[in-house]
This record gives sequence, structure tokens and C-alpha cells, in this order.
Amino acid sequence: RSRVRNMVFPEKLLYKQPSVLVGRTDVVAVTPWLAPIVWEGTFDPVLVDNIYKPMNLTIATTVFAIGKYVRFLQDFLETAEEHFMVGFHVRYYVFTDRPHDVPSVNLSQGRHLSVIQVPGSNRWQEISARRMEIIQTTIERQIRREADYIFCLDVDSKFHARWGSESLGRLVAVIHPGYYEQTRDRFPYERRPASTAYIPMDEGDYYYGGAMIGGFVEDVYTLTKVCRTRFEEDAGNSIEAAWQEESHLNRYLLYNKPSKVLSPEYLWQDFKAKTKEVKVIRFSGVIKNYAEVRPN
Ligand code: 2GW
Ligand code: MN
Repeated sequence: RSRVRNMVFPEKLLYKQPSVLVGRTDVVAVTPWLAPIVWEGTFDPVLVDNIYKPMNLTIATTVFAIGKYVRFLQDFLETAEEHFMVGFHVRYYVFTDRPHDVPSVNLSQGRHLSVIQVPGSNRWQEISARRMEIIQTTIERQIRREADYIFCLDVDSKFHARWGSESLGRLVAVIHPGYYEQTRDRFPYERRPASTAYIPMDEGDYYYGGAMIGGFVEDVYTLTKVCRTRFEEDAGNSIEAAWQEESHLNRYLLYNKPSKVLSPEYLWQDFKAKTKEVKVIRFSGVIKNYAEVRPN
């Protein structure tokens, strides 16, 4: 969709002068391939919004709520309304086998929700594999025509603070909160060469979280297509990667570098204490009772 390229520049906006010398020094805010790593204090939200708002963008958000996971939808959607892409057109795509259990949440103006019925399953492997496939086919069928950017998110999560236009980019990934202090050989990548998700010990940039994939619709389309194909190829060889699609995502991103990387502010875990470099938790995975929510 061409309106992404139709930039309209703001005429005049007053904001703090950017400094060449003073900024955050406790974290790295750029990757060695010069993609920004987004941390609180590295961007001016008013300025960034001012650049993106005139583009009249639509942001697609996909979320899966299969089986008992429908119980997470209410908090997910309510907190997204408060914090996620406020002031932009947002289209939620909720994939569920229980359409009648989707809560009715009041949406702000310019925001829409569609419920798309998908088959349920008791097998996690199937839900996991089919997520990539369903995102891929839904992009083909409708999202491609309905949105500019897309974010695919885990439903067992909540927003707590701004997640805005600073997160937009061609291909966007998030650093997993559990491993950013570790060396690459300790990352839980898939380590068996027989898997198409294989990453050797001496390779790897960051360990990315599978709970978020984002970017231009076409870039995410290619990612889901490739990951789906590899997932199925592995399945044909009776191999399931260590962390399912998260492993395939990590492999894909190693050789297709993200153009923007979100700091762990954008993917925290509620059981984990905040660390000093994380000034604000924007989105986090809730603590779940596995016996209660998962099949079997
Ligand atoms: C079924 C059996 C076992 C585990 C999960 C499920 C399940 C997942 C389900 O019954 N219904 C369902 O809707 N899901 C969807 O898949 C839901 O959107 C959920 O947020 C997502 C990922 O499952 P989850 O959140 O239980 O996995 P986590 O929090 O351990 O997530 C990380 O690891 C996964 C791979 O094992 C994925 O890569 C995920 O994206 C990661 O965040
Ligand atoms: Mn999750």
C-alpha cells in the first residue's frame, strides 16, 4: 500500500533539541547493523508520533485465543485500548475456536476487531505450527489490503505503558527478557543440525522472543511463509525445534536482520523482577496456571 511512502512533513513542532553527546549510556541503543534498539529515553514520543500520524496508517494486530486461552482476551484487549498504538487505526484479528467466548470490549474510534474462527486443537505443536500458517493465509486473504503494519502477539499478556509508533519498522523483533545478559552459546536456540532452525554455538545476535513479530505486512508475510515451510519440513522429519516457532523465528532473524529491535521493555514477564536498565515495562506475559489453561 503506497500511502506508507506518502510522507507528510509536520510544519512546525517544538521539542527538546537532540544531543549528539548526551543520551543513555547504560544500554546499547543500536545494533552492529545499525538498527535502533528501542529503549525509554532514546526517542521523543511526541516527535515520533508527529512523523507517523500524518501517514494515516493502519496497524493490524493478530492474536490467537484457542481453547481456554480465550480467558486472556479481555485484559489483553482492554489494556491494548489504553496503551497500544493510541491515535492510530488499529485492526485486531482474533483467531479462536470459541467465537462466542470473545468478550465485547469497548473500542476507541478508528479501532476495529474481527473474530476469525479457526479449528481448535489439543496439541500445542499443532497450534504453534498453524499460527504461522494462519497469519500467512490471513495476510493473503485480507490483511494485505487492510493494513500497513502488523504486530503478531501472544494473548497471555497485558500492556502497561505506551507501545507506540516508535515500534514501527520494516521488520521488527523484540529481545527476550530472559537471556539478554547471556552469551550467545547459552541462548536456547535449536542446536541440532537436523532441524531447519539450527543455529551453531558461534552464531547469533540476540535471543528474540516469539511473543511478538512485527513490521510491514509484506515483510512479516515473508517471515511467516518461510517459518511455516521450515516448521513443516521439520515435522516431516519428525523434528520439533526446541522452542517451536520461536526457534524458527530466531533462525530467520539471524539471516534476515530486523530493521528495528525492541528492548525487553516491550516483552517482560510478570514473574521477573524489573532490572535497573528497564525504566518502563510496556508489555508483559502474565503468570499462568498451566494446569488450568493448557489442554491435557
Ligand atoms: C496449548 C498447549 C500448550 C501451550 C500453549 C497452548 C496454547 C497456545 C493454547 O491452548 N491456546 C492458544 O491460544 N495458544 C496461543 O499460542 C496463545 O496466543 C498463546 O499466547 C500462544 C503461545 O503459547 P503460550 O503463550 O502458552 O507460550 P509461552 O508463553 O511459553 O510462549 C513462548 O514460547 C512459545 C513457543 O513454545 C511461542 O513461541 C510463544 O510465542 C512464546 O511467547
Ligand atoms: Mn505466551
